[in-house]
Amino acid sequence: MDLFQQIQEQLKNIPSFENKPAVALETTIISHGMPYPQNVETALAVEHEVRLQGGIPVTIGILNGKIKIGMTPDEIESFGKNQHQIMKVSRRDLGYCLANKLSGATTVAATMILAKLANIKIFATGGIGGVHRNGNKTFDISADLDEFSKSNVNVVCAGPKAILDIPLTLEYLETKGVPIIGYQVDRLPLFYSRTSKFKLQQTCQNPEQIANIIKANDALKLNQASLIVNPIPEKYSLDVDLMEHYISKAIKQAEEENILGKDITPFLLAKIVELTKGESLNANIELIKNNAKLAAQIAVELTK
Ligand code: PSU
Ligand code: MN
Repeated sequence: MDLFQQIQEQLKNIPSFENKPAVALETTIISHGMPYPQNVETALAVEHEVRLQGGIPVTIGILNGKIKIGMTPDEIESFGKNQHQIMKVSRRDLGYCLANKLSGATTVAATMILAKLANIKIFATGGIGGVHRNGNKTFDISADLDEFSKSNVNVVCAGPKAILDIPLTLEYLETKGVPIIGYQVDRLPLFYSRTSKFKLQQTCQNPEQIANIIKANDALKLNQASLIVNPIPEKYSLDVDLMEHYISKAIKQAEEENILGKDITPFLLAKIVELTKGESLNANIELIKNNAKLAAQIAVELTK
């Protein structure tokens, strides 16, 4: 069997979660978003949150060239522990990772592509990628943003990551026709912080209303994702201005060290953990658990 046939064989064996309350979970956050052992603890806690709501957690990644739709706790542990040997895989990296039989942690974009193959409709993450600051000069725009208009897998997040250029990210999403639905808020949550000055156009009060928007978009065959923005719980929310201070510091350091491309986001997240003495890591852990809970509630609604 040549590689083309091998991959086709893999695809045939992917389970279908059609009409099941499955929640896709990504692995970049494990291998490139948090330090060990908190990354593994969080990934397992997030799966637990999904189960508590009656959902089915499906952690997605690539293990030695094999697409894994539903990783075992041991596999999650190995992705967290050996994080430096695991490739960060976005849309453009999928073919390379499979062809070279590498292990890859999938980003939001790549996880959406694989989740779609398993007919999963909902995906929980921390914060999405977006247009980086200075993006008008560097052209650094996360592939996550384009994926929302390509793959019909709805993403629950705590907003775009605060390290980004928020107005440019919002404009980009608007151009691509991606709905941003605030969960019980009318201002954009900013990842580490519960609120911001950016007003949202769409707000929902409960998971059922969100499921209805998804159903309406599906009925129209828009074939694209909605972005559900769920604010970090009040008690873990960090001060926007204080975070801005740390973010600027981290970005300055990234410039000095000439960090580019896919290394920027992991570098900034790690630097901010250091600067906040772990406070941002704690916030990141709590917000993703909170997102998993809402994603599972929406997934359950969608099966009704
Ligand atoms: N959410 C987090 N931490 C992360 C990510 C999301 O709380 O590390 C990851 C996601 O996989 C997302 C990626 O797709 O960061 C964005 O990377 P980039 O900016 O290089 O596209
Ligand atoms: Mn980038």
